[in-house]
Amino acid sequence: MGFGARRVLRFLLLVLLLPVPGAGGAGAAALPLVVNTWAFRKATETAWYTLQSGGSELDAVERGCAQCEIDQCDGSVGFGGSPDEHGETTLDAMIMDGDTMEVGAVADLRRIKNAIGVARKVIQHTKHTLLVGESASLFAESMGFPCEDLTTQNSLSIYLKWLYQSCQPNYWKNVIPDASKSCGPYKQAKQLNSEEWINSQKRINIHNHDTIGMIVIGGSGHVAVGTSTNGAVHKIQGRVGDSPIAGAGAYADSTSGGAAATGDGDIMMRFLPSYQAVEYMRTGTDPTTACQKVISRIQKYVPYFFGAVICANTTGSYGAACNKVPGFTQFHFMVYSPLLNQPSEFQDTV
Ligand code: SD4
Repeated sequence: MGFGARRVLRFLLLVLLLPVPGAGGAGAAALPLVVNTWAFRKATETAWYTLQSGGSELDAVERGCAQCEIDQCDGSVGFGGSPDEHGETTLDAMIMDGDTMEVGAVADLRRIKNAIGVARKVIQHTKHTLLVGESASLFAESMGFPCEDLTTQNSLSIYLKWLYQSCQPNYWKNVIPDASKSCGPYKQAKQLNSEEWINSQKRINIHNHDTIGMIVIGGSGHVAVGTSTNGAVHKIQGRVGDSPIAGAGAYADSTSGGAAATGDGDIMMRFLPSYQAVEYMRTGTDPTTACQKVISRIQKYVPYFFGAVICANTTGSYGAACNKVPGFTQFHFMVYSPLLNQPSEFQDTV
């Protein structure tokens, strides 16, 4: 076979192997690989170029997620989004190294914009895993991060509108006054009446948040993952979601793969879906099926939860799955690999 024919053959092979962006949930395997939740294209691009310019997998995760913090992706990442019950934006973030199994995380971080940057400093400059609240902010300041107000016109108007609507919706249950009708302060009620119980089962606005979760796998199979979010809108002060919890929001193990979750963290963190997906992949389950299995497990207990998971293994295969509920029937995620010449948007298949 001549050189020309071989080139044509190679081209045809590549075309056959290429996933069709937007159409399928699983793509052909190649490394290095960047996969992230939602259509956060600039984050994917930033992570990819960090790798291409010689940065490590952790650098790529950090800069990719930080890009979303700067861009305030969907209002759900970074400053000025998801005001809590007192109108304040607080941030959760995590980064994990699948070679060393080190994790750095911050939760309920206040007045610091670059949450994933602070999470990385937890790995680099402490022997801890997770720092929270005001103390995490003090740590961040000691590491040189500027202290800034995270409130914006937008977060303020979300908050004021919520106050005006008698603090509806909110996350309280079994309290007086009736939280489904009025604002607090609340005290615990002696008994839960059946109407209140039904109301307490309804989760806030099914699709109110879009965390960035990112998996980066280097050419040699080094897996790193990260998350960054401003959590759940109107959350009770002190609430921490799944994103900064290893195994819940994300998990990395270079002997298997990486996974990251997005959605209703209050529900999802009870199931450690990212850890479980990585364990499924360790036993040879393909990434799409691993994602589907962890979603189905949660769904058995909470049929209408809002959530999705992305998964990738160390050969560079990837996939995703979400819980299909009215108003959320397709989950979009981004991929960049040598087989794609740009950050490409995919959607889960099943
Ligand atoms: C949380 N899981 O704090 C995050 C929010 C999220 O898509 O992922 N939204 O519950």
